[in-house]
Amino acid sequence: MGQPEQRDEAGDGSPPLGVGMVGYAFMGAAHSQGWRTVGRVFDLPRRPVLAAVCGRDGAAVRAMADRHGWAAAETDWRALIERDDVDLVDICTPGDSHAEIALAALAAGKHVLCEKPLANTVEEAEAMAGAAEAARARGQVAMVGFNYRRVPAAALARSMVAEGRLGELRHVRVAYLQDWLTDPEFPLTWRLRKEAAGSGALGDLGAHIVDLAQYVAGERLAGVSALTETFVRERPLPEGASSGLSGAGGAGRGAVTVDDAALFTGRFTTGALASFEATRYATGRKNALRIELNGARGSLSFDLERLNELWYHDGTEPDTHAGFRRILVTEPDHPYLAAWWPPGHGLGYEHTFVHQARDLVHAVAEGTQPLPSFADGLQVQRVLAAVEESAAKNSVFTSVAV
Ligand code: SOE
Repeated sequence: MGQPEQRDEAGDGSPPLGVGMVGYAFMGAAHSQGWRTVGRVFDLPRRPVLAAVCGRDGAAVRAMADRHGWAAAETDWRALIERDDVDLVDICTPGDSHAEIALAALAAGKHVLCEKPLANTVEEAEAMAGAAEAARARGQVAMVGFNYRRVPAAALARSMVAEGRLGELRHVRVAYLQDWLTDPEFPLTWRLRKEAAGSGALGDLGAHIVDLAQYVAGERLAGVSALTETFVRERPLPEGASSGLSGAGGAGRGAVTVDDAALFTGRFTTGALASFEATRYATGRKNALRIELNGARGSLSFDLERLNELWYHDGTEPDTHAGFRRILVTEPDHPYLAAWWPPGHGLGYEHTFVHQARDLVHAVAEGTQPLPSFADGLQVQRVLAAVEESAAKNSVFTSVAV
């Protein structure tokens, strides 16, 4: 199957790129913002069109479509994939359906964006990466939604590391801290069931920090030693409508089958040492993704809760006035920022989805491989599997499969 024909309905020389999105909860809303805004902010070679959104509850998905500007609503994802006005399928469902939808979309000749983590198992991720590679030869592209790569400060950090401003890396210290599970009466939503989510804090938050650490460091993990824990092993079954992150508990109770927290150390292929912490029990921490890198010549530090700032210590400066200084990442020369507001008028969480859409549209139009690729998503999945294997063996150092 070839790449879908490019229509130029607007007649303005920038053919539309029909987007069909499966899933319409938190991530669906975030991606909608990205697709809706991107063409208004960035000059694009193709113009994203919000063609159709899909979900099982017809009334709810119709309401979501109206709110976010999707032209049509579907209740069957196979019908969405078959639509002629859908060129790209954006998967925002829980992990248990990523593989099936992505494989079908690639087979139907569509481009694919898939939320993280790529899949629930290494086997699924392998099949997806294989299918994406085969589709690449047919002119299709596939990308994983590790959106934090698109925080301008994170992209700047990566380029500063690549330029050698930190020298040889010694330490990469990463944590992703949330607290939405501290209440033991929080209901047993899909995010707490292994068959739906694959894993808990590990796949949800750990996947982000593994990807971000490797992206910024420009290196991959060779192996890990891990501990995981499930602090609250039984929770009330959800009653009524519940998203993964909210809802009320009813009378019955069920077993939590995923980790609540994962803690692991790792060794990069270059020899740098890393530590990772992913938890939903860091009371008072809402979305604190922190990364610090220490190299022979300097250090960088970033916190998602202050995402317009990157802290840099230049270790080559005299001790008398060296020290961490704040780079306010709002200059037009900073990644993505020329298209936005004047210096000092910062960006937020939702802009990462706009940037993600921008990069993907360029890759589709230019026929280049968007990053992170499905192969990158598979590699993260292998790190997660190594973490689980190590934790099951009481932290025995476990190599990441290549
Ligand atoms: C919940 O932990 C969550 O929504 C994650 O699923 C997202 O990937 C993260 O960006 C924010 O927190």
